[in-house]
Amino acid sequence: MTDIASLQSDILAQILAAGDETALEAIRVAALGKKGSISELLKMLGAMSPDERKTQGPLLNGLRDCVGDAIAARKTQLADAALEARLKTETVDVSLPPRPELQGSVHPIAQVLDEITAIFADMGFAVAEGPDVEYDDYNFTKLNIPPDHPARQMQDTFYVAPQTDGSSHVLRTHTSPVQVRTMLNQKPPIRIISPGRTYRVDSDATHSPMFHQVEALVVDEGIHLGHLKWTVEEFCKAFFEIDEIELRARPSFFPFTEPSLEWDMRCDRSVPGKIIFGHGNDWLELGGSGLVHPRVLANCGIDPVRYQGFAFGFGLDRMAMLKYGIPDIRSFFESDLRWLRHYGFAALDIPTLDGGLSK
Ligand code: FA5
Repeated sequence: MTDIASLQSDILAQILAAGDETALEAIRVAALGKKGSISELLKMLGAMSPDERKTQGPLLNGLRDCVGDAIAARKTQLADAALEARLKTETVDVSLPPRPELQGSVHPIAQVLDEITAIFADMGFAVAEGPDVEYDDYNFTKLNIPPDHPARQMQDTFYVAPQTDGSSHVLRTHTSPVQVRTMLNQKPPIRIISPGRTYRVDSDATHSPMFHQVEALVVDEGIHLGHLKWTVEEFCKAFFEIDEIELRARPSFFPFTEPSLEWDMRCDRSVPGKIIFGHGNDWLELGGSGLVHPRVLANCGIDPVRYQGFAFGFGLDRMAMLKYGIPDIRSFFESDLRWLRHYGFAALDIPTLDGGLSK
């Protein structure tokens, strides 16, 4: 019978000397595999006399368990050592400069929209919204625009196929239908702005078939043109970040305001490609405005004797073009990444409006 003690110390010595998991596996197969030295000894137990088996059985089983435990322990040791070695060699050099990453930027229209919202939020205006596909009734009729008004002509308005319920829709031609939606759902005092997309059949360097407007509406008792003038003035000072501005009001006509005014702001365009606000001999058109027509108030269920209102609607794209020196409105919507990298804003830039509102 093989000397169990010397076989055990021989195998344990081999296990300790195994330098990697492959060597350790070879030792395991040679000892405990099907034809391994310990397995062969265990097979012999069957042929032994009962007395012999009584003494040899526990010894051989002990040998098998001791070798098995030693292999498992060495395996863990080797795995730990391998991990340790990897951690030492595979270090990350945190002092390396990062690879440049392509960063997205904020579109100038989105930037201007955020700026305008911030300014009006300071003045206590809420933001109201309406759909791009609007009822003909809200876009025109309730705003006192009769069916034969030129704004309804096919060459101005994108019409949408008639609906099954008989209602007719258009792509809204201005943000003014949000006035109607607001007044139908809310009673005075009302103080809202509504920036958004608008659509007209129009296309050249200063006209786009899809463009943006910002609408403002205030309805309360005793509202007059002075309130409108103050609001437009404060808004322009904050938006163009200048302290001194000069506004000019021109009489105009909109079916939904009476009286109606268009506002111009003094500017200097004597240097080619440049526009300076606040002084100079030129005027810059901002948009339309007026006191809400009593018929519009009545159409929306508001008593026109008790309440008055003012409203204005300015072209947001034009304002962005002027503030940030962008010459062609069509470039806003061409999705040219080089253009966006040039005119876009860093994503986390908070609008800096140094001109601010006068307190
Ligand atoms: C209106 O749309 C009125 N709803 C404004 C208004 C609101 C008046 C509230 C009174 C009370 P107008 O059609 O003038 O008005 O358009 C307003 C501004 O939208 C224009 O001054 C211009 O800046 C801009 N705009 C109009 N058409 C286009 C276009 N095709 N592309 C880009 N901007 C446009």
